[in-house]
Amino acid sequence: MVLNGQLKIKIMRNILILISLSLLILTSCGGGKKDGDMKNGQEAEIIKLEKPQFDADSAFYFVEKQVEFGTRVPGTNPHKLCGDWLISTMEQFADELVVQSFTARLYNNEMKNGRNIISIFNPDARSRILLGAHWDTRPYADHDPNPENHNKPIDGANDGASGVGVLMEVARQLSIKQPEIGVDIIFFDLEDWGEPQSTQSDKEDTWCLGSQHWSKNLHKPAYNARFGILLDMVGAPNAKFAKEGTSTYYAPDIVNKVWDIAAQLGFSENFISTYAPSIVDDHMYVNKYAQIPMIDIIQYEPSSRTYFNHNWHTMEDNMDGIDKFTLQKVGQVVLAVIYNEK
Ligand code: AHN
Ligand code: ZN
Repeated sequence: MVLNGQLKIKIMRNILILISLSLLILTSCGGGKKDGDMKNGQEAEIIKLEKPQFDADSAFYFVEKQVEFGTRVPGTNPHKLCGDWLISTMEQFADELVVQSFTARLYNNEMKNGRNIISIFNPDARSRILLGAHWDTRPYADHDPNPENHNKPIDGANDGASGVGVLMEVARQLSIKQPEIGVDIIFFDLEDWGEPQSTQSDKEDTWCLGSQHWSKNLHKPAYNARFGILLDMVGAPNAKFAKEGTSTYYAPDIVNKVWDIAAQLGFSENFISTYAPSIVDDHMYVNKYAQIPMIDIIQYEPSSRTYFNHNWHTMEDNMDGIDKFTLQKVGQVVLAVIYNEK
């Protein structure tokens, strides 16, 4: 078919009108959605969230390695050797490492030496995120069903080593892909030598001696962080993490930020939207004394009398209770939070 010049121009013009009309419709739809997102700048960011690299085999190895030192009771040789290994390993991942040595009084008035191990990434960044876990283990399995075990130390594979193991793998990933924000990872010592129920003196503040010391003696003058995340008992198979009371009291926005990111990654079966009772843990003192809003990702087990894992402070808290999938999910959530923070 032969078309004259004018007709050609007319057809071209109609095609152009059609194209620009459909572009207009498309952009106005997109614009509407954008408006919704703009109300919440954070939401718009999270939509682009990718699953960050986190190697659960590596995290599992870091947990196992700690347990292999033996029970990490402050003042014992395994505790010292494990601490030395944590320092030499984290030195390889971090830009800077500070060991904060301190002495603290136990509930029975005994004095104990401890070390808070602080790994620093992007030391010059003004905006920072604080991550924490405790690396000591409880000297008493005082919740063991067998009373003969009540004075024996625990492996603390979940209670202690799991949080540290996840954060070691987080550190390794940060050394591979540098975040925009600064990150400080603190391994608190002497968290778990709190007064046993049996002595019944109801002394206050007998737990979390390392975090109490750090919160009142920051490792750098005027240290501050935007927010903090504590990991405690993050290794059990099918663990549920609820919005814990101390966290929602001091840092409700951070709880929601972290749980939203967990949901974006598809982990809402673990990061449940239930509210759980308040816990005394390292994050409480960081909130109270250092005034940094810090939350606790800690297993919530409603079928247990203590609301903790059934193995809590028993001889059963060993490597058999560590699950790679749980380590994986917690690690990915922490990394996603870090890389999503500008
Ligand atoms: C109390 O039992 C008061 N706090 C528990 C904190 C803890 C111990 N986390 C691990 N072990
Ligand atoms: Zn404990």
